[in-house]
Amino acid sequence: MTITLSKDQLSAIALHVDEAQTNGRSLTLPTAEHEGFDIACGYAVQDLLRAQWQARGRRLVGYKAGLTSRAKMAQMKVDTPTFGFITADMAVPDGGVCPTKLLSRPRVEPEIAFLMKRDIPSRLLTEADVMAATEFIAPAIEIIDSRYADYKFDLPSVVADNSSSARYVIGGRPRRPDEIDLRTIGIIVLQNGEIVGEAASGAVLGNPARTIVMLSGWLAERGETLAGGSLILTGGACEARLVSAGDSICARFQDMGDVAVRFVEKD
Ligand code: OOG
Ligand code: MG
Repeated sequence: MTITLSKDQLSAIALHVDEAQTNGRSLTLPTAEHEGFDIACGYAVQDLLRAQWQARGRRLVGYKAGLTSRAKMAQMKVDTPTFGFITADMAVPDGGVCPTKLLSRPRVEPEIAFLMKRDIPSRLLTEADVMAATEFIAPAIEIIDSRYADYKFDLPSVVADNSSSARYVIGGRPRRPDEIDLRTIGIIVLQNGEIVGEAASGAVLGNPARTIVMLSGWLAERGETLAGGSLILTGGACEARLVSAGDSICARFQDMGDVAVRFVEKD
């Protein structure tokens, strides 16, 4: 794909995204401001953001996929999955607190997370390939945060915003890949004790392992590979839920335990 914007334009956008993500500020859609801003531009901005963060010592731990379930695609009115990166400092401990002060408009979504056991030099083609390369699978809550007003965005813009990545919580009872059927895990989301979301793990591409097949293909096209120890969030299984300071969230995964987080304004 050829990139239509100049290097300087892409760098300026990446600095804006960085500032908004770091300080919990809003962004205007790059597609509204720059004619020709397409998905390739979105990933170019995301790559610049990643390089900026790594230069500041933030450690890349893996990837997230977004918009992998029908529920999420319908909620966001976008019909193609996207990828983003996640860093070590985005992690919130299971049962811990997440300050909202530096977030714009946080939402939570239950996800299945994978930890890869070894470097994967070639493309993973099947779900069985994925399972063979997986150390464990764990319940997760992704805390997304679109820097765009009301989560109204298009595909190139959300990609530039690192697919709304903000924080994540990994917890519950991690399982070995041969211990569970990833198509049929029931998931319930509780907000302050009230059920606000329900799904089966198969809502994500029929089997969340498919996300890793897609991710592996995307990385291969970019000339990158999946490193051993990579953590991957496979995408929200049901609609994301808006949260604010004072909320307690618990995602309950059948046979995999609970993962929980509480929101406070600041530490
Ligand atoms: C985009 C990110 C989507 C998911 O799991 O579907 C995502 C958004 O909804 O803001 O993380
Ligand atoms: Mg997500």
